Amino acid sequence: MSKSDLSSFHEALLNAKRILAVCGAGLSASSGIPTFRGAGGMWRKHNALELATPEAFRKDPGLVWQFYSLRRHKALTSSPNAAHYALAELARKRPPPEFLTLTQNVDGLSEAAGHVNCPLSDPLKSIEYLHGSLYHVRCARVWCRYSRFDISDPIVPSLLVPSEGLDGDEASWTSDVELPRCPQCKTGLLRPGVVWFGEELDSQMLKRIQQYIERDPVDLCIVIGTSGTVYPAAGYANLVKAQGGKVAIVDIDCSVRGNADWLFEGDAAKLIPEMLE
Ligand code: BJW
Repeated sequence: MSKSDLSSFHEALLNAKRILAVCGAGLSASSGIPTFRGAGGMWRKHNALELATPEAFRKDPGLVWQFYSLRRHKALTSSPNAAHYALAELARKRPPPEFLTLTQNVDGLSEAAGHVNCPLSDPLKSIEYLHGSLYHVRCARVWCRYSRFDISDPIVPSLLVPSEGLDGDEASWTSDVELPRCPQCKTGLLRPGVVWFGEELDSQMLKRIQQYIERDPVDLCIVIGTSGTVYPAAGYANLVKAQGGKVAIVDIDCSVRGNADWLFEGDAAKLIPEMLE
């Protein structure tokens, strides 16, 4: 069997009683959302990964909000692609606990494709958002528990994305006076409800995922469009493998991959619908 043999993958999918998908930025690349590493990972002169940190927000909340304002604008004006829809369809055909998706993406495109959790099956989830959401904003002061769902674009007038985009000269947005403020404590700034480096992922969610993987073996793990460099997301395929499950990797660049059972190289938006049909 070759590592890109679609028919053996289809057979494994058909026979799998529990399936896990682990998704990253490559899933949304065809929707026009830039990835973090590689060519898409620079925004102006800044490395996107250096802005996705609590330190960057403390140092220059204006710059970080400007970056996230652009990301929110891009995501809100983008559409899900065929891979988001195919995963949503599989979630409908194989309800929890048969199929669980872990997404690192914060763009909301899976939800827009109809890949949502059924309120009736709680606590059994169909999709878990490892790194939060661009639209759940919360107070940056840890003692203030204020949060809200907010899809306004811009979130405040001073964060309006100029029609020519934000790739030009550094704007003078380094002061925090016009940034979104917490209406509850009235002193803190609001921040995007995403998980930055060094921050804890939601502990209840981590417990649910651990239980999902450990309670009954996962037969098949599909890793889609992620560089596999950020933990804990990067560790789940190995956990599945260690328990005897099979792993398929779908990525535009499969050159540096470990011991996956299948490697499907190409655009996820093209490959995932073929794989899940
Ligand atoms: C295509 C394509 C197409 C392109 N089709 N494919 C264990 C060991 C070592 C370190 C740690 C560890 N556990 C925790 C850590 C520390 C840290 C970590 O992992 N560091 C590593 C760098 C080593 N982890 C954390 O800090 C996490 N917190 C945590 O675990 O807390 C406890 C703890 C803390 C500290 C120490 C120990 C324990 C939190 C991680 C939060 C990550 N946050 C970000 C930002 C989110 C908000 C935002 O979006 O702005 O999440 S960083 C960024 O990376 C973002 C992404 O979700 C994440 C992963 O990136 P992803 O999705 O893989 O994107 P890319 O760009 O890297 O890859 C894209 C892929 O797609 C590529 O392969 C392309 O080829 C491909 N592609 N087009 C198919 N069309």
